[in-house]
Amino acid sequence: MSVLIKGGTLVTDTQTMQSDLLCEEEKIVAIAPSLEAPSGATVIDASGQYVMPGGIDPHTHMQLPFMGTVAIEDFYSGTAAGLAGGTTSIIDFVIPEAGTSLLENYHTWRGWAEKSAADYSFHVAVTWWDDSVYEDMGTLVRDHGVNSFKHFMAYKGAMMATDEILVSSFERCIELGAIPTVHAENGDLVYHLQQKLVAMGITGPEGHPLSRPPEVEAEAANRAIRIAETLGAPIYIVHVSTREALEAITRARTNGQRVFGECLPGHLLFDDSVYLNPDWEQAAGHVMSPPFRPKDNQRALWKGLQSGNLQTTATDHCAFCNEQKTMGHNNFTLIPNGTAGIEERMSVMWQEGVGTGRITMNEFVAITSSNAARIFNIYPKKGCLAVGSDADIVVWDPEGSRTISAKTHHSKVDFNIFEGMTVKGVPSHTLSRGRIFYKEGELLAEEGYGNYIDRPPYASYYDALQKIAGSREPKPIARQ
Ligand code: DUC
Ligand code: ZN
Ligand code: ZN
Repeated sequence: MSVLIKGGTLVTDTQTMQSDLLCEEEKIVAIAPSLEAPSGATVIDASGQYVMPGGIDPHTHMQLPFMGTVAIEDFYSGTAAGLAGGTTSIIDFVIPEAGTSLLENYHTWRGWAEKSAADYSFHVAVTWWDDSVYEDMGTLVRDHGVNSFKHFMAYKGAMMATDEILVSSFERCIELGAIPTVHAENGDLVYHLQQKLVAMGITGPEGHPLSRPPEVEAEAANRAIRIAETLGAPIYIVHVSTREALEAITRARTNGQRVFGECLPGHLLFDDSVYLNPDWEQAAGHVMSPPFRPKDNQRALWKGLQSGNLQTTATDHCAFCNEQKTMGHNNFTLIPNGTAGIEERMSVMWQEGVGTGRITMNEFVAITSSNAARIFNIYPKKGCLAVGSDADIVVWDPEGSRTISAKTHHSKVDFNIFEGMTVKGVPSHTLSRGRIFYKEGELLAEEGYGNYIDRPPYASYYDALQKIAGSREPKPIARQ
């Protein structure tokens, strides 16, 4: 099957050029100013439109068992919604319950993800530690295409990683050429503040941001960065939401440390007044962690993206219906944490980033796709428009618009934090490995089409870090 995209402007993270682009057998096979359509090819007229790498969302939680319930979005509905919004790959999370095998959990999540409509990969969370975790991390890197491990510094009594776990796991990541990632919030402080607030009678959603103030994130981000610095590990901080955490990242990067930061459209747009909405459903619908922040933080995060100190945008897509949120009706600490956004990320970032002049189109491609591909070592297979790259492409109509609503979005969830927002800049076509799955408002997603994305370890980091650490004999990773 061939698809010729004709007459568009190709936009990558480094280039903008007028060109046609031909896809065959899942790959991009030609890029040139004027290409003839092979016989039988589907031709997309992209005149007046931009042709960009499909979005990569490096942070999603499809059907995550969490806080006594399960996120409503499954791997099919979530990736299909992503395709409708121009996102063609996700990196989700395997989150083993403490004491259970990383490898077995990985296989469980792989089974769930078989229904994906778009390509997917997994970070694996390290929620506890013993020799089997050490061994499983090696097996996951060597044999299963995992090159990143997640550490929740929050969620005490559930998946929280103590400093001891962080140290052991970061050290193991270095040995393996994998990158540690962290959810940076001090779980002990959160727990303490939650108990205190509930005892004071503050039980509504307004208690949520009070229990997780910016200092809680700043402390954890600084601690994780310093642990990584001491050991010589790279580190990726998910959903950076505060000026203080960004400052910690910026400081470390200025010192030459390999620290990467991710942010979410919600944190760029909304402030913590959402939790004061007298409509409980509205306020609870915004409960996610870290919470939306006081006003100044949004400006700081945009500056982080502009300066390159934040490199990626993700969604933390973790969708709970209104009914699930009512689990915390009398106690905000029991409201399942999570918001959706996989379908909206690209349009919201285009409108609020490119549309306002905050970022260029090339920076848009970098922060929605190419940087994630580079950091997680799948570039130029993904995140790139080049001959030989996977034909994961979004044809972007800068004049098209839509008004976001839970009534019309493709996600299963009945709430949308961007409800009522009209975005200018929408996909006209989304292609995953050369096939069109979204076409001018029509979603054509196919259950099970998505492939698992193997992510090899970072040989170059490994070598560099061995030099820094100096104490170990380099042990190259043999991939089978
Ligand atoms: N934050 C959320 O809001 N949901 C899932 C996990 C997380 O860290
Ligand atoms: Zn998180
Ligand atoms: Zn998350």
